[in-house]
Amino acid sequence: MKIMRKEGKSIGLVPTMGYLHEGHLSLVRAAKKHNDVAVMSVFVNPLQFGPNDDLAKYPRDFKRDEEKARLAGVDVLFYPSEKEIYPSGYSTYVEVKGLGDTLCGSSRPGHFKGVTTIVAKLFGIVKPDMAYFGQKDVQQAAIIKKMTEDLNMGIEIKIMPIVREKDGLAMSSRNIYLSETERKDASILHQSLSTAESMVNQGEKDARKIIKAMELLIRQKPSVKIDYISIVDKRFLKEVSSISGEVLIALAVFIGKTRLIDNIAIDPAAVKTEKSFARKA
Ligand code: PAJ
Repeated sequence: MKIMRKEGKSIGLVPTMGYLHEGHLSLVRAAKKHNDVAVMSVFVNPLQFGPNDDLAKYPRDFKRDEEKARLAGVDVLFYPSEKEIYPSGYSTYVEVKGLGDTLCGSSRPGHFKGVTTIVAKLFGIVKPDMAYFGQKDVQQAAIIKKMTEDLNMGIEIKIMPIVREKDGLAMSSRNIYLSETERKDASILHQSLSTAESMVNQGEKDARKIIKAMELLIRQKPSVKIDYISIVDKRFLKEVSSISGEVLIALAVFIGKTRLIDNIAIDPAAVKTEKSFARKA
């Protein structure tokens, strides 16, 4: 990597925990497009898993990942061991205050501290020009962006759209945990977000009403238990009661033991503009 940097080649980094799917590969394609070299890291980071999380059973298949990464055009695959990343006596942690207080931060204490610590380390090891993250983990992406700015890391953070299955379910390494029925039920997540989006497009501003409608829909699937449904402003990720500016509608659910998240970004101003265009036409 040092040689590549010396040669003046730009480096795009895609951090992952492996068990690659099209969501991960879309990040690789973007990294390839914008940079001379695409680096992918695969590391299941124990620091971001809580005691009741799925660290032990998190899907791992390096051979499969290596093949997928190669086909997608990854130039360097970084696959460190836990000992290399956290040798005994390891004692430095990175934490972004504020942005992690809501959404997944409330239900997974310590999770984002684990994420920022590993990402800061990966940035230090790879020294990329740009790094790629998915909108699917929208709070994670916002926190990493803030860390990069606050610590003057000089790395451009790119946030890429959510890649979905045909029925709208956001791709996730955890989707393989789902049984056949659970997998079918999981499409309700995207359906509920689409319902919320249409309500906003039709002028609904009351966050509580939107959340209620989403809850009613999701409760039709008894296998799906809501962890949270929340409407937050896009910048500070603080809950809003009335929708005026750009918001994120985000949710987390348990389907059986599997925790899934999804979200949608909505800008009511953009909707209004489209409507006024329609009226003029
Ligand atoms: P992981 O869940 O493997 O995801 C790696 C990257 O892929 C993240 O930026 C995530 O947002 C993105 N991603 C996952 N599913 C996606 C989808 N359906 N569409 C688009 N992008 C998607 O997120 C992590 O790993 C870890 O927390 C990590 C950042 C690697 C730190 O350990």
